[in-house]
This record gives sequence, structure tokens and C-alpha cells, in this order.
Amino acid sequence: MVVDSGRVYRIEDYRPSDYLIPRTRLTFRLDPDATQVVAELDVERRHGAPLDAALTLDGDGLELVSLTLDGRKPAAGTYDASPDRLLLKRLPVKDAFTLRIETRLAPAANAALMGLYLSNGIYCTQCEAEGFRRITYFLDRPDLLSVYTVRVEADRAAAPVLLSNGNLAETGDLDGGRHFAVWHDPHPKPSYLFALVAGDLGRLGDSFTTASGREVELGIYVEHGKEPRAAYAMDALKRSMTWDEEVFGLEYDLDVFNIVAVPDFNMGAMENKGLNIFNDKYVLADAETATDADYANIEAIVAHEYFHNWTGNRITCRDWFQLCLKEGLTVFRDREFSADQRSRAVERIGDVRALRAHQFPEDQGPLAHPVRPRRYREINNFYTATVYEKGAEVVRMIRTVVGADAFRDGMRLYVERHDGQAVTIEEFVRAFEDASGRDLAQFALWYHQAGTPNIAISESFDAGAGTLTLDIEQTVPPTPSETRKRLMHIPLAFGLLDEEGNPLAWQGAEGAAVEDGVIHVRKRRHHVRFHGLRQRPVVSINRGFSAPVTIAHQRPPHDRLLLARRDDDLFGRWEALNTLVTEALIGAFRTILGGGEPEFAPELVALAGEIASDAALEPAYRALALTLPSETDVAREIGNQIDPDAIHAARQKLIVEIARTNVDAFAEARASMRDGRPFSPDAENAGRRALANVLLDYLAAASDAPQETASAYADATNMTDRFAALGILAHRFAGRPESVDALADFERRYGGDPLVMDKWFHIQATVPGPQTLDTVRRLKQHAAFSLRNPNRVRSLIGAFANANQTGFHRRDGESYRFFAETVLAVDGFNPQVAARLATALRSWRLLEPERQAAARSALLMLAEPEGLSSDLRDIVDRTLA
Ligand code: 0A1
Ligand code: ZN
Repeated sequence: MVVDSGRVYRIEDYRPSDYLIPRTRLTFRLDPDATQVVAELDVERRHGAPLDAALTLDGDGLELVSLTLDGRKPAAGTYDASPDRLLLKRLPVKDAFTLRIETRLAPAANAALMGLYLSNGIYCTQCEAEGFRRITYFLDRPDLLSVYTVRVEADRAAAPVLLSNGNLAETGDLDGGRHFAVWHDPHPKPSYLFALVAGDLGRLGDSFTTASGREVELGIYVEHGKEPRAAYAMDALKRSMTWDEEVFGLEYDLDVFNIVAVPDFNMGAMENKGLNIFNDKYVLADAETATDADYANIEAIVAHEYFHNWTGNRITCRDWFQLCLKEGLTVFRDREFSADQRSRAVERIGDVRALRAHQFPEDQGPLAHPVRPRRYREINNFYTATVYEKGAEVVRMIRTVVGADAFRDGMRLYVERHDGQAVTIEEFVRAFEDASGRDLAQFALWYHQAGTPNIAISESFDAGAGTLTLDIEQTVPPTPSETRKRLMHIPLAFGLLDEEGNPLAWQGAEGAAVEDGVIHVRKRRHHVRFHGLRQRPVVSINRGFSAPVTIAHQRPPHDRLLLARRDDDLFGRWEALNTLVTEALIGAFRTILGGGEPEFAPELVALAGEIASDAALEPAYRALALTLPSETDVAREIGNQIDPDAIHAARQKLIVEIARTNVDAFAEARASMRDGRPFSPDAENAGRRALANVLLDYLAAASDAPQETASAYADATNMTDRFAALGILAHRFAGRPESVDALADFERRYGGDPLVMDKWFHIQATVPGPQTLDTVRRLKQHAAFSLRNPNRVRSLIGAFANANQTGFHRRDGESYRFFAETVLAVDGFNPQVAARLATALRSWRLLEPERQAAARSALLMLAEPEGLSSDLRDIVDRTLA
């Protein structure tokens, strides 16, 4: 483990390496406790580098067994090896030489899940960002591209499958029951894309013919017996390959594409060239064990990793500051894919909800950083919602600003210009400037300035003159280490509507550039005046969430209700409803804090019934519209002095009121969604299940009786319905026999399936109320739980901390203490997972004073020990700063 050194990496310190490694030959003799790794590196001095330049190779916890240079042991004093680096001095004056470096690893003892490790008996690797240096000494930086040839040797019985990047070159038998395989990847790549897998795995095979006629052999490797559960991932892979050809003109470039699913993985999945390695949660699915949400995630993540083949692998990052170059762009691409495969409006609403839930709090708290940061202490902590999700929003805005055609040209230019290179965000943006002829300098601040911009809007209508004036003002709040902000270029898509929700004609606009339905906000204030209006329009703004900003819009309440009913931009319609509901919940929260009884506007409550029965709206959309903002969403909008118990009470009160008022409409709508068709995971059927299950929760709230939900649980024919019913029983009827029985039944059915048990942990960890801490403590001891497996940790501890406001934020601070102890325990062996968990405390300053003090003590507990990992130290220090 890397103990924190306090070192800060700065973007301006970038300089190319003095040496290149054009070819890398690796031999692995695999053994759980003593794996031998021989790296033969063809090294060349870079043209123009000083003749006496030393070569410093990165290492992390390495043991050097032997070293030769051009076949000879270097003289004493010309090299120095420590666990974290190999320094070579007085290198030959000739321009090229070969290093042979032998290291020894113990994959079975690697619980950090970085480098080479064993997951359930399978050897696998994770090298992004800096895991390759845990395997051998190397120039472990993304701009150092090398062609790899990899020989893997292992016991044939224990590891019949031997995989690495690229194409298979050779296989054969060895003495002593061992065998080998040699893989060659012709595409030069950075070390973070290296991968190796060896073990006893089942395989689902298929093939794909690319547009230009290349035959690609596809394989998905899973635990024996689980091959049928990989069928959906395979289908998603083939659809991704077709889509990338059709939409971006990008084809696959090797003869083989393999995916391996492993149960122990720190993140979702990894795009290693030709050998993607996945958290098995994002591969395995069937009707009995996976929910519709799981299917959608699998589709999106399979696509994401596949799309990286071009955006990330063929064109990679110059340094880790440029992480968003590959991640923001690839998330943008996978979202477009999902939108095309499913429903664009539903996809967009889901993405915006996720952005607000994960990225906004990051951008508005102590961990805020620009999409393209300029400083980091620990790069692992920058795989964030800001880099990924805000990064995707920025790419989306580029398309809005330059237009769809110039965007397509810009992407083509980017790929043509930079194929085979390691590049920067500046080069990415330049491709769109060159393709569109536009100056994107101000726009590019989206990459460089942290913080969520705020837009304040007020309207005035002059009936006599037929003009509408929008006063628009932008502010960008200060964030850590950036107190002064520059004005941004914010593209606001908009529509002016009449009372029926139809577009209203206007004749001209002044005060800002208004093009193709977009107002380009570039100054602090704009007075945008529209002429030629015959009536006062209702303004639909930031349509489709064209910019990731918060908006304070002063307008008559009537307008919002009209938009919630009639905006023909479905995102805008959902947004108006969501704003109305959020405002109602905040009002109720304040009433409850003041000791009163909240009341809700009857039109709003009735609107829920109209939406449930509106056959013109697809069921998935209706389900989203009827899902109230979460307690965390409401807390974020309240912004300070948060008391989670009052938020919970307000939200439950509104649910019950909506449920009781609309009970008949809801029952009828639910019945109409349940058609007895056989299970299919497609978007339409998933949408029907989503609506049926949202309505089931309302019906349970209306009756305050568990019977209907208990029957739904018992009669469920797929995991989506079973999981939904279990969640309602456990959350709404905690402790009642129906709930206890269903939880026991679920455990009996799925006790042997770790991924399904994660759902069981999750549901119990998110039961509202202070008593859930005891449940979580108890479940931490459950035989199916293990702190060593990141999925288990996330489903129990992560869910408790991030999705249980009333349980985690217990007033007495006990949950925080338990949490801090758990994080410290995890940090002892898996720093990445510990650091990510710890971010659950990042919004501690927004709590009311008593909880705030308790959360601060927990953070101080985390800060206290010496020898924290650099990952956890970095998060804790920034959170407390
Ligand atoms: N590049 C991957 C994410 C990833 C990052 C770090 C990892 O190390 C544990 C693993 C995966 C992606 O964007 O999918
Ligand atoms: Zn990615």
C-alpha cells in the first residue's frame, strides 16, 4: 500500500520522458504466492534527450529478483532498486538497449485489487491508473506507448484459460502439468491498458463481422455454469459494435474481443485493449436474478468499455489530468447509445437525476474540482462524477454549441488527427473549433473551472409592445482553491409556449445570441428581449438540461403547473413537475420543523393521478414522473441546516396524500400494466414493470397494509418485481411478519448467489430510521458478507451511508462512528474502496449543528491514525479543509 507522501502532482510539471519503450515482452509464470514476472523492455533514448539522462522506472511494492542490461548485470552503483522505483544511471551512450527485469509477486495476498490479484481463484489484473507498477518496474504513464507480447504460463488444471491483450499467437504444453499461451497486441498502448487473466472459466462465444469485413471472435468468460447469464451482455456488445460503426464510423481493430467477469473488482469494469475485465455485477443477468436496472447498467457499461477502444485506447490521455478526455467523451457516447436503444427522454431524465445526485454535491462541496483538474495527490480519487458525468455534459454542450453536423465533423477530425497519440483536452477542443470555425475559448472554461454555475432569471412581459424580456444573470460560486471565477459560456435551450403548450411565434430577439432555440449566455447579465409576441408566453428553459446549472427562475406558479402538464419537451415537463414537488417538500419540511401540519396544493396532488393514467406517456416516463425526489435530493435543495428526520416525515406525508387521493386511478393503472406477458428485458417491458412497481408502493402507502405487496412478492416471476415488493415490505412495513417472512424467504432462495444477496443487504441497509444501524452491524457479521469484496461493502456499508439519510445521520452520531471504524478497517487492505466510501461524509457542513459536530468527530477519527493510505488521507484532508 502507498502510504501518503504528501506529494502533490501539478499539470504544469508535465514533461515527456527521456526514454521510450517501443516494445515490451512479458513472461508470467503464475503461482498464487510466488509469481515470476520477467519483463524485457526495448528502451530507446528519446530524440533530443540528454545523453546522460537517468532512467527512473516506477514501482509500487515490488521485489526485484534480477536485472540485466543487454544481457549483463549492470555494475554496482549504476542502478538502485527500491520497492517504489528502479533508477538506472550511466546508461549506454548508444540509443537503444534492452532491460530484463525479474520481479516476484504474491497475487493471493493482494487485497487492494490493483496489479495482479486472485479473484475467486482467477488470476486477473487491474492496471488503471497506476497498477502496472505493482507488476513490474516501468514508465507507468499513459503517454508511454509500447507494443506488448505476453507469454502466460500456468498449471493447466488450475488455469486452462490463459488470456491477455491482442491476438493469440501461440499455445503449448510445458512440463509438470503446465501450459502456456502467447498473446501479441499490435496496437501500441499505455501500460494502464495491459491485462492478463488466467483460470478455470466457462465461455460464451459469438462472432461479429465489422463493416469492412473483419471477422471478430467474441468471448465472455464467466464462472462455470453461469454462461447463460452472459447472453444479455453479449447481445449488448454486438449492438454496441454496430452502433459505433453506424453513428461514429468506428470499427473494431483486432481479431478477438474478450470480456471476463470477476467477482472482486474495485470499480464497474475496465477497458483493457481487447480484454475488458468486468465486475461480474455488470455482466451476469437473467430474469430470476437481475432487475431491469441491472440490465440497463449492463448494456451501458458493456457499451462504455467497448467504446473506449477508440476514445481512450486508440487515442489516449497525455497524463492523468486529462482523464476526462477519455471518460467524459466515452460516457457521452454510452449515453447516446442507451438513448438510441431505449427512450431518449427517459434516458435523459435518469442521467440528470444521477448528475444531480452525485455530481452536484461534489461540485458544491469540499471535494469540488474542475472536469480537467490541475492538481492531485492521489489520482485514484479523480474517477469522480465530475470527470465522468459533468465531463459527458461538457461534450454534450459542445454538440449544442457547434451543432450536430459540426460535432460529427469535429469527432472525425479528432480521430484522424490523433489516432495513436496521447493527447490533451486542448487538442480535443481544437478539433471542434477547427471543424466549426468557432472560438471555444470561453466555452472551454467548463473544463477548467469547478463549481455548478447558477442562473437567475426573471421575466417581464409588455403586452402593449408585445415584448418579453428575460433578465438572465450568471454566477459561478467559489470552490476550493479557485475563489475567483471567470464568466462562462452557458447554452440554454428554450421554448416560448402558449397556454396549450404549443410553440409561440416571435419575430426577433436581442440582448444575447439566440440561435436554433438556444440562448447563449456569455456575459454576467443579459436582458434578452423577444419581439412580436401576441400573448404572454410560458417560458420553457434549459430544455433537455442543455447546461448543467442550477436555475432560480421567478415566475408565476401557474406557469410551472402548465409546463408540468404540457411542455412538449418531455424533459422540461418532468423538470417542471420535479421543481413543483421539490418546492412542496421543502415547504412541508419547514412546516414540520416549526411544529405544524403540512398541506399540499390539491392541483399538484391530483396531477399525479392524471399522469398515472395518461396513456399518451410511455410507462417508463410515468414511472419517473411519479417517483418523488429522494430524501437526499430534497436535502441538497434545502442546502443547509439539514434535519433528515423532518425531510423523511415531509416526503412520507406527501406520498400518503398522493396515494390516498389517487388510489382508484393508481389501482387501475397498475392493473393495466400487468399483462402476463413472458419476461423480456427490453425498455418497453421494463417501463411497464417500473410503473406497476411505483404504483404498488403508493397503493401500500394508501392502505397502510402489507397484504397486496406480500402477494406481489409471492407471485413475482422475475427479480424486478420481487425486489420491488421486498423493498416496499422492508421499508414500509419494517418488523411486520410479512416483511420478516419475505426477507427470510429471499435469503433462503438466493443465499448462494452473492450478487443477489447484495440486493438483500441493500434493502435492509436502507430501511429508514435509527435502528437500522443495529441491522447493519448484524449483517456485517453475516456469512454472505465480506469486507474484502467491494460489491458487498458497497451494498451494505455504502448503501447505508449514501442512501439512508435517517439511519446514517442518526442524531447521536453512532452511525458515523461505526462508519469511520469500518472505513479504517477497509483502508488497511483496500485504499481505493475506503477512500470512495469516505466521500459519503463530504456534505457534513450542510447538516444541522448537532449532527454536524458528530460528523466532524468521525472525520477527525478518520484523520487520526498514522499510516493512512494516500487515497484515504487525500479525501479526509480535503473534506475537513
Ligand atoms: N476506466 C474504467 C474505470 C476504472 C478506473 C480505475 C479502475 O481501477 C480500479 C478500474 C476501472 C472505466 O471508465 O470504465
Ligand atoms: Zn470509462
